[in-house]
Amino acid sequence: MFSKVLVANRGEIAVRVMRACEELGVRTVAVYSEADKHGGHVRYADEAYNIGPARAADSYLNHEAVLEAARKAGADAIHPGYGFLAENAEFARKVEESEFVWIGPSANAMERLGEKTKARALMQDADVPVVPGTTEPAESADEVKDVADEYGYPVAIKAEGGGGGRGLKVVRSEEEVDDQFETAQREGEAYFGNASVYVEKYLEAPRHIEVQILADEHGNVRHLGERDCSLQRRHQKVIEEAPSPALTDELREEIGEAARRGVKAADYTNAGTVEFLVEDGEFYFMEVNTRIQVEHTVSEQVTGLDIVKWQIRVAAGEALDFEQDDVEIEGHSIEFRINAEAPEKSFAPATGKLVTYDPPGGIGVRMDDAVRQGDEIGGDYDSMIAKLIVTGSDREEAIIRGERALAEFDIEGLRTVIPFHRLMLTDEEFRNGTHTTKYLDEELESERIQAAVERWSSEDISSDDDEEVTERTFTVEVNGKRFEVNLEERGAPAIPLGNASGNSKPSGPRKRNKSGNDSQQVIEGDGEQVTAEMQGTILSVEVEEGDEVEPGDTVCVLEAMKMENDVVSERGGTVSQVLIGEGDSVDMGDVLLVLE
Ligand code: MV4
Repeated sequence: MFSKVLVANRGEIAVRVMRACEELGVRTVAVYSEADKHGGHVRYADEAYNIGPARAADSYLNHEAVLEAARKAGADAIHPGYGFLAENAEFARKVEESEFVWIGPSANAMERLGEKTKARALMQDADVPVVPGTTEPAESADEVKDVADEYGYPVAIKAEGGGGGRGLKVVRSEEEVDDQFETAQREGEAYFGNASVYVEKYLEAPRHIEVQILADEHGNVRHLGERDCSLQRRHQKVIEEAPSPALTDELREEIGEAARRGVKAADYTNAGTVEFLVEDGEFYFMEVNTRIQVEHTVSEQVTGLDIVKWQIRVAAGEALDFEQDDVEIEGHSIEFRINAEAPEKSFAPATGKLVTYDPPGGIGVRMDDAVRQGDEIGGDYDSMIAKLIVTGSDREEAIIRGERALAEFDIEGLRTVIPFHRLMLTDEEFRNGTHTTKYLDEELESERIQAAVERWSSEDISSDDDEEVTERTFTVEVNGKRFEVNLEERGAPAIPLGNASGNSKPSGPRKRNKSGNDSQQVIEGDGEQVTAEMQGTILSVEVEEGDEVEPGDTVCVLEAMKMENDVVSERGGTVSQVLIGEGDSVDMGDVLLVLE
């Protein structure tokens, strides 16, 4: 076993990996950016190294800085977590060629599966069903038409370098093929530096089912059952669960074995996930994620296996000590991503101070997080601040436990998606387990989200002005019965803050502005120019010159940190200039369009 592991990541996943190290008796090394000097992963680690500025490209993505920290620390191995460098085959190769062990699949395996047509061909050869379509890049629009002639419209044109929600074009009729083919190539080039595209039959309302895999260096491959991640918003997973409520035991067995065959054929080692689309009782390979995933927790809960510990053990050369038949799925587990986002504002990222952070506990509740009360949540990285995982003997119990745990979860000072999760647990489609990947983007009415936020937000979310509101909660006893009384004071507080009845919740003064925190639309047009408030890539432009826009209209969609953010105009007017196009990179402060 290693004696020291460097975790090239931050936040909850860095802590998750360090916890596994701790149980294995391995010392831990954190790396951190300027923005994370007081981060939870830094607090947890045995030692920590500053690797640069807040911007991820200058710190967590800086190959040399990470390797240098590993050298200084005298680490034996590097665990990348998820995101950042986790699926970067070039970095994996650098680690393999260094004195450190890479805790993940080999760079070769990552490359074999990273290119989508290669992965499709490999899976097809291994007898894993793929979506009907091409296994070679399509060279012309005519090849798209050929696929459509064979399988019918709609068809999907996908970028070879794509993944997540990026680089997918749906073509519904022959007239659209030429245009969409060209757009797909152009976007592929702009986003991934690869204009190569391929074609698949498009499934209208599939479920997203993924199989957890563990493979050692001795040829053993096991699957740990599936997860259902169909509840997604703009390709961001929101709630994940295991097992899937949509599979029969027969399909479950087939899909698990298919995933095993596939990764075995790829000569894959370590942990991985094989993603499938499932529709009408058929399953189709989509892609392989060559990393530990955010939602690995639900598989751990229902199998009792520690996936991260096994990642470390197989990287150190150990063999998996259980057979496929030993893997039993017991009970049901659901993960809620606790994101700092305002659900009623298109899930715009929120920042602020965790004035209160009081997570739930008790039977069947697991919290994976790296924050604590008083932490400042900035906008430098993704918005997930914690994961709540609930487990019960069946789906029904897990749902009820989820309702209980979310109700216990007390966060103040920062907007989160907790009210949205509570809505989902009362939602008929979700409760029946009949939701597809289309559900959040195309079916759920936004009014229901608004109402859920009003009902369940711990903050006063009306934000028509910035009037200061001081809220105090007093505990009183009337005839021996305890009551809590909320007092709201508008304008300057008459009673000096900080001398009320102590700081313990629920009493104690809280000062905040009326909107609850300083969360805001990611982008807000200021005056006559709509500018970018963060660096990213333009995914789509929703307006043209001459269009009338109303305050609050979305003018374009900007992707930053893998999130799709609506760029909203603060004022109305006529669009006089559009300065950006699909695929453009923009910096913070860049003017996107001009209004008159
Ligand atoms: C598809 C599809 C339907 N048919 N491919 C979206 C992300 C990208 N990696 C693949 N995606 C899809 N590919 C075919 N042939 C539907 C989607 C899709 C989707 C997939 C999983 C989870 C959520 C989704 C939301 C929209 C579209």
